[in-house]
Amino acid sequence: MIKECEMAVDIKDVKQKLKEQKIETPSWGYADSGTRFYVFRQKSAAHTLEEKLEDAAQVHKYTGVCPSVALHIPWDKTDNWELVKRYAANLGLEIGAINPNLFEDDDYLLGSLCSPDKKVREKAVEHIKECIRIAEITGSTIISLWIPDGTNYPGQDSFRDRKARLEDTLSEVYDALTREMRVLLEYKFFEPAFYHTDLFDWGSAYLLSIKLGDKAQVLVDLGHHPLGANIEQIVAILLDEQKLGGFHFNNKKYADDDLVVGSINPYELFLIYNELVAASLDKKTERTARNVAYMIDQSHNIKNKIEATIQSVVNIQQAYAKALLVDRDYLKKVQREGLVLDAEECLKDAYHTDVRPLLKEVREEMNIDPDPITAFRKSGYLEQAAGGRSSR
Ligand code: RM4
Ligand code: MN
Ligand code: MN
Repeated sequence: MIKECEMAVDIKDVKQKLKEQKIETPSWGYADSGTRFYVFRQKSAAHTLEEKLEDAAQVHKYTGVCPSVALHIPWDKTDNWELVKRYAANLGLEIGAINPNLFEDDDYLLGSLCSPDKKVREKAVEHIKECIRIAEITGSTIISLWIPDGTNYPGQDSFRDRKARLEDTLSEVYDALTREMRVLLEYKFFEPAFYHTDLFDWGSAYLLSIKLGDKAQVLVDLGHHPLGANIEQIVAILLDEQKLGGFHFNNKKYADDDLVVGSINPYELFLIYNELVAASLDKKTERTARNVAYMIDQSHNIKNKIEATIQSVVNIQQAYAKALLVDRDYLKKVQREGLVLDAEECLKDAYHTDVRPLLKEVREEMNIDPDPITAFRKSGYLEQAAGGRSSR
């Protein structure tokens, strides 16, 4: 007989963990964005950094678990970071990861940190150092570094020379980090270059993070793998090696689609959380699991941006809640005994549990509305924003 295994967990503890998990939202998720083909502008979309922070504060207000906002430089560039920090604090927010931009400059035609031109490499390093200074002022501890470098055609450049350049430039960046900071290396196997990218997979990012040191870890963006990649396995291996630094949550069907996390493949998201929960209960991996930065990186092209962000947070919480319901002792037992079907069913029991009532209770205990999207819609915030914001 297959055992009902989700009853074996302590619900109080599950609720506590759901309240404690913080999810960072991206400033760029509140601004107009589109595809290569068109940008459908929204009247209520944020344009200024202040507006993006105000929108992020709404997400935090209705979810209770999103107190920090990731910034992208220069998209969010300003000349008074102290002021930004105070503005955020007044909204109940903190500034989160700083994301340098190494892909929007004519000089980066052949790459940034890997460019064959030394001057260009120096410029890229200087830009990241500027981001480190911004992080110092805003109190951020994470530099989230997506390395967009690559080549478009075979023979365009030497893989090994570029690897050496990257090790060189990144070690300069690494040395500029303060004691509290870490750099998260974000890999992606294609785009904007289409023949090769210099940081193409978790292995190349892992290798680099080992060479750099303890303050360098790997960032897993869920949209940055070839179709069919086993992301939960990558997560498990990186946790086991103390090198999982954080996530960029989103979901894909084909390429780097940046859709709402959990919208296309919620089972995959659950399996990723299953690894995170398992690692959080293991002495070897507990510390790494505790320090994982949960960040959203999405592009809300047709949904309302604040609503899409709230929906994403809810989807993440559902996956986490289900993973917390897995009966770990029973799973270990059937794994040891080679009971393949029972092990799989143990996961599926948890996955098929309707955790929505549980999450409603969690929200009520946090003094927030049990139904965040409806509550946000009722508030009239969007109508007000649409009326008061200048469209561009
Ligand atoms: C990339 C990657 C980065 C994000 C840019 C805009 O594909 O996901 O994290 O900063 O897009
Ligand atoms: Mn990303
Ligand atoms: Mn991406």
